[in-house]
Amino acid sequence: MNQSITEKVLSANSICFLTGAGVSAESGIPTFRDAKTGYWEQFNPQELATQEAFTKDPQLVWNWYQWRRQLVADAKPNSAHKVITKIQQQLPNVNVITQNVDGLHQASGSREVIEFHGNIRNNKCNICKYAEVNMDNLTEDIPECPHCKTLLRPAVVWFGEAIPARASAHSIKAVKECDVFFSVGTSSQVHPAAGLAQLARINKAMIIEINPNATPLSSSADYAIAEPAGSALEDLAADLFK
Ligand code: BV8
Ligand code: ZN
Repeated sequence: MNQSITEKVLSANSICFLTGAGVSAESGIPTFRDAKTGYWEQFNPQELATQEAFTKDPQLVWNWYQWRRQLVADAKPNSAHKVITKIQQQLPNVNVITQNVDGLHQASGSREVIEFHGNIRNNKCNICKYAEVNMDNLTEDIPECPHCKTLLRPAVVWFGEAIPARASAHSIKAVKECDVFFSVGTSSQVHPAAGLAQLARINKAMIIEINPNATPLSSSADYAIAEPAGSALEDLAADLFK
């Protein structure tokens, strides 16, 4: 890994990771844009991941989430998750913000993970505060809220929905105080998540992108490492903890 990155990371007072679907790709979960394999190839995730789609055809949207939940249930954290956990354990003030809804950062031992777009493992009610874990119900039956008798929906942030207030506030605080901002495995196209890198830049953080493909962030990042997350982060860990 580039020496200036290693030195900057070791001397940082605060480090922030923003991760996207590319970090879970190596655990066998297709990225958000690729989550169209097989039957789901005919649908656009950006249209399915909306309240409108769920209202229009709850069973279709529910089945898509149940298919993705099965992938999540079978998935294990990969080396990218594990290195981020090790960095959080070994270095001071390391915050992990994820756009992923699969819970794999927590499964690998990362703490206080900020779930910017919620979590696919749970359901919630649109009307009251009721929420429940869904992972042991991968059937086509859509559960109802026990209080409101309306259909429950996956506890994720859909397009057109606001980021949960706590996740948003904690993310902005973490980004504002960090000296190093890693953007790992995200296409940097969905806002407001994609805006976090610009906020880090305004606060003079070193911006390091890890993504085999170029994104809208690549040209303005201090370092754009065009490698898969697993191997790039393993290289970084080898230099940090040698
Ligand atoms: C909001 C949870 C306002 C759900 C997700 C018109 C109408 C309404 C809104 C908008 C609009 N136009 C624009 C908007 C804003 C919209 C937006 O940004 N749209 C985009 C498409 C232009 N944003 C929103 O709607 C947000 N809300 O604006 O609300 C508001 C405000 C106040 C009050 C009310 C409303 C909400 C956005 C959240 C949507 N939910 N996920 C679910 O999962 O089902 S987004 C979802 O897609 C992901 O969470 C992620 O954030 C996003 C992109 O996915 P990525 O993680 O980046 O994955 P992607 O597949 O794109 O890329 C993977 C990358 O990995 C690639 O670059 C690839 O090269 C790389 N990769 C692959 N392998 C590897 C790798 N990298 C490293 N290693 C590897 N091995
Ligand atoms: Zn309810």
